[in-house]
Amino acid sequence: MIRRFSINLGNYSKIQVQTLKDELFLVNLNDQVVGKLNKQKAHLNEWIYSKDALPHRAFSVFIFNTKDQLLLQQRSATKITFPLFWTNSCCSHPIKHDKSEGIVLESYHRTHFELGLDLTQYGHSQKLVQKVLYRAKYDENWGEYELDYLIFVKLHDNFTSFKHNNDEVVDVQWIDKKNVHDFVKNTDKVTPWFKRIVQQTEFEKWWESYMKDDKKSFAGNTIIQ
Ligand code: DMA
Ligand code: MN
Repeated sequence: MIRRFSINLGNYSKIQVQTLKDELFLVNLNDQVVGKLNKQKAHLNEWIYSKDALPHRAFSVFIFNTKDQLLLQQRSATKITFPLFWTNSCCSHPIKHDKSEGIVLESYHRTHFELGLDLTQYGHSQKLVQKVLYRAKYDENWGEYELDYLIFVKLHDNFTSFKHNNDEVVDVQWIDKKNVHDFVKNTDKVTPWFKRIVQQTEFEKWWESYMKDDKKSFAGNTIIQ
């Protein structure tokens, strides 16, 4: 039997639907690339919860300012998965590069696209901190199954302001470390990956060590299953 993994896309934003043709990197549970898969199929529960399912590569950028605050974004209402959910500074998938340096480059490009913030100019001491594996449903059709590279980056103090892209982001806010747990617990819509990172990893410790430039405290390539 041929499985079609089809869905009616007529009600979604054209801009977002266009991106569903992107070819993402499919990986095994050791983060080795085993092929490519289009963004649409990669995010359908029919695939994600099938017996042959494998995760795709993703990145999550965490931007910190000189006041030791983390930048959060609220996803636009037109995102196909998790619209209007609050999440970390910027998330997407590498398309061109499968090595970590290239993935960081793509994450900078995406941050510029979503937030209007140029990390090649204002960012420094960027670090691939960990990789997190997770699977989650959004609704009956859509979900996520990702191996997510967590990239931390600091802003220089010459950074002033930025203007986000309304197709991607409706709102932003800066949050202090002491408030991040309560935020995730008490906010109605928070993405499952950001929730998992805050509640089920040593995120606050990583944040603290990263801001102190404590390089030894990072496992770097560890995959958190
Ligand atoms: C996907 O983010 C990446 C993670 C870590 C969930 P996304 O849905 O914002 O992707 P895109 O912005 O490319 O649509
Ligand atoms: Mn994804």
